[in-house]
Amino acid sequence: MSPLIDRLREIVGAEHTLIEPDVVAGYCVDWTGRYRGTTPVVVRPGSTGEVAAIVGLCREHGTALVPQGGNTGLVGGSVPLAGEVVLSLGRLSAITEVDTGAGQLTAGAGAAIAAVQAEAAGAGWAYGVDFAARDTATVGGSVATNAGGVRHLRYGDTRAQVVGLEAVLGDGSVVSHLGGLLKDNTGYHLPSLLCGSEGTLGVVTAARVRLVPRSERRVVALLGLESIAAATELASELRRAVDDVEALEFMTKECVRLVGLPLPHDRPYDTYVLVECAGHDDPTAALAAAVGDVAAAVAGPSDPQRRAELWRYREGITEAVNREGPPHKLDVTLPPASIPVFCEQVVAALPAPADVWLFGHLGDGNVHVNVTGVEPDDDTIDDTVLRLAADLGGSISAEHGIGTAKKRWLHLNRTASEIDAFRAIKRALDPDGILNPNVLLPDSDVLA
Ligand code: 2HG
Ligand code: ZN
Repeated sequence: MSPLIDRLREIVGAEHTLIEPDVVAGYCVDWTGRYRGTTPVVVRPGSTGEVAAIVGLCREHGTALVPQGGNTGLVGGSVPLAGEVVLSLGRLSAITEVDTGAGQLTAGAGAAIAAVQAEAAGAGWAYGVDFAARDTATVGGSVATNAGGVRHLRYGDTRAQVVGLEAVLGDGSVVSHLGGLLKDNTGYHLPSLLCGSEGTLGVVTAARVRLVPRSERRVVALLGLESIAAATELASELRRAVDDVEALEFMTKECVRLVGLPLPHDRPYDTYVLVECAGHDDPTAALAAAVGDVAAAVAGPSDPQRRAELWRYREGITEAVNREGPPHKLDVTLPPASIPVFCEQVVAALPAPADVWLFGHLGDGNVHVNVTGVEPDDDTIDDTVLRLAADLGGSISAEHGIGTAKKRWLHLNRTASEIDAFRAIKRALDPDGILNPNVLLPDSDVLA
C-alpha cells in the first residue's frame, strides 16, 4: 500500500493524506454505529482534477475506494467495509453565487445541505431538499443516495433538483455538464443515472441545482389521531384540500414518548401527524379549516421558535432511537392504502424484546421502521420488514438507498433483467469495479 500512499501524497499533499489510526477511525464507522470497516488511508482532494488523478491511480493499483461526504447515510453506503481507500470530498465545498435569472446555483460535492439552503435564502430563493442531517450531510452524498427528506412531497427528490452534474467515472475520466439548461435533449441523461447510484458509477464532484420560491408565510400543526389509519386518511384529505403543503409527517406515540418532550396536547394520542404549509399568503386559515376538530398544536408565521419546537417531536426521533443502541433501519414506501396494515403487520411480526419505532413521511407513503433491542447483525429483522413491504406492493428503499444494508434484498423490487442491466451499466462506467464495491449490487458476480 505504501507506494500508493506516496503517490496520493504527491497528488493532494501530505496534510490531506490521513493515515494515523485514531484519525482515520472516524471515517470507518457509519453514523448509527452498525457498520464498521478499516482503511489504510483517507485522502482529501481539493479539486475535480485531484479526484480524477486519485481514481486513475487507484485503478492503476487495482485498489478500490469508497467516496464519503458527511457520512450521515443510514445504509452503510460510505464505510470502507473491506479495507478500501476512503475518498473524502469535504474540501470540495465551494458554492457559486445564485444565478438569479435561472434560479440555480452550483455546489461542490462537499458543501453541506444547510450551506446550500443558506446561499439560496440569501438571494430570496430556497432549496427544495431538506432533512434533519442538513448541517452535516453533503451535496455529493445527497446526489449519490438521491436523498428525499421532508419536502419531497412538494418539490421531489434530489434527482428532481439536479439540472447538471460533474463527476469522475470509474476509469478516471471527468464528465461535466453544469450549464443548467432546463430543456436539453442531447442524449443519455447522465445526471439522472448518477443520482441514486451510491458512488458505484462515478464520484460526484459538483452539482448544478434548481432553486424554488421562498415561501415566507409558514404554519406548522402537530395533530393528534386515534390510529395510523385515521392519520393516513387525514393525510390524503390534507393533500387534496390544502394548497402549499410542504411537509406531511407522522410518528407513533412510542416515538413521541422516546423523544421525551412534553405531550403536545391535553391528552396522549395513538398517532401524531405533523403538517407544514408555506406560501406567499398565510396558509393558517386554510389549514385550520381542513383539520376541523382534530386536536392540534399550531404555530403560525409569526412564531418561528414554536414552529421549530413542534418539529423537534419529529426530527428528534433519529437521535433518540440511536441512544437505544445500534438500530436496524428499514426505509420503505407503501401505497397509502397499505400503510396501516403494514404497520400492524410489522409490530406483530417483531415481538419483544424488539422495540419497533414507526415514523416517516406520510404524504409520500414513506415509513421509517427502526428496530432496536435486537442484535445489530440479526438479518431476520430486515428480512421480515422488507418482505412485508414488498408483498404489499412497496419499495424496500424509499429514500436512504440500498447501500450494503439491503443489497441482499434488491431482487424483491428489481427483476433479474433489471439487475443485469445495472451490472452492464456498472461495467461500462467502472470497468475495474473499483468504485464503492460493497453497495447496491448483490454480492455474487458484481463484475461479471
Ligand atoms: C428522517 O426522515 C430521516 O428523519 C432518518 O430519513 C430516518 O432515522 C431514520 O430512520
Ligand atoms: Zn426520512
